[in-house]
Amino acid sequence: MAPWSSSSRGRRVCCCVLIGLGVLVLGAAVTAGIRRWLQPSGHKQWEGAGTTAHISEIFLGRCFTYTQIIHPELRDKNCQKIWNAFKNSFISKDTCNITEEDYQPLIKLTTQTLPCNQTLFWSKTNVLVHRYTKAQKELFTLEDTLLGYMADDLIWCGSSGNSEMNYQSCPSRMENCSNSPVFVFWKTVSKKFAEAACGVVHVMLNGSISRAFVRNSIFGSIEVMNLHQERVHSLRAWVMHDIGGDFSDSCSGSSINDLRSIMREKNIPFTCQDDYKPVRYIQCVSHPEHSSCP
Ligand code: N1C
Repeated sequence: MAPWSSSSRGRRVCCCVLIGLGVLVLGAAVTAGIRRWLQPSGHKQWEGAGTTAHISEIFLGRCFTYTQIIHPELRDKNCQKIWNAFKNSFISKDTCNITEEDYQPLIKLTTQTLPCNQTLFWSKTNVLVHRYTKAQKELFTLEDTLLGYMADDLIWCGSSGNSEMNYQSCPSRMENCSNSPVFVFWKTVSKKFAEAACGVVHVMLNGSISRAFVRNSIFGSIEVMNLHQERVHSLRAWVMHDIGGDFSDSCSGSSINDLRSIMREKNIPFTCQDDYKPVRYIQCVSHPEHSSCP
């Protein structure tokens, strides 16, 4: 056999081996990419925690507790129907494109009359505000309404073309997915809650962080903007400071001035009080020895 033909066969074998290797490497890379993108369940992989385990049992249990025990006047609400409407608002839908409209059937099924002078908003005071509303029943937050009560602290999401919830992961707030089911839910129900507010309304803010009021919070961007001047007589803010914590902002700080000027523009009288006593007493329960406690 001519020497050139043996060397060309060698080259051909070499080429085939290289191409084969290339195909293998490419195949492995594509498979790994798809695996990273899709979870075994067929959902996309997000950075945040997945749908709360046993969400249907928790949601339904809370619905029955609220409508049968806490507010028996709502005993005719159909919890199974409410759960189905909740699920249908995000199941099989693009998880970054959920809209206010998606939640309208759920909102219709959960309408509730909210008495005037009893609305309490909050921002960055989630734990304290609910310790307070548990201790006195005059004021209530969104979590004290049926919708807020059922959804409080839950996580949920799905994917388009998939009829299951994604229990592995859901979009976190850091990801480029601001119209996620959880975020759109809170924006939608907070808007409704603010639109319904009437008489004297309250807000509990946190004076131990750098700015007690920020315009891009749900309180600052949704609730304040949806207060109706003809229904709301005044807004009373309480700026609370953690016991032993920083006194970094207060009623005389610039962030509260910002809120004051928004309320002036809306023509709604505004007052502000640092460390409102009844809430201070709640804080004192865990710090009875502190000098600021009675
Ligand atoms: O962005 P925020 O506070 O100012 O939102 C709080 C404000 C309250 O007055 C509530 O009426 O908006 C309403 N609200 C809730 O009730 C609620 N429960 C749980 C808004 N968000 C709520 N969450 C979750 O906390 C939700 O995931 C949302 O993104 C955070 C906002 O809390 P925040 O920044 O302290």
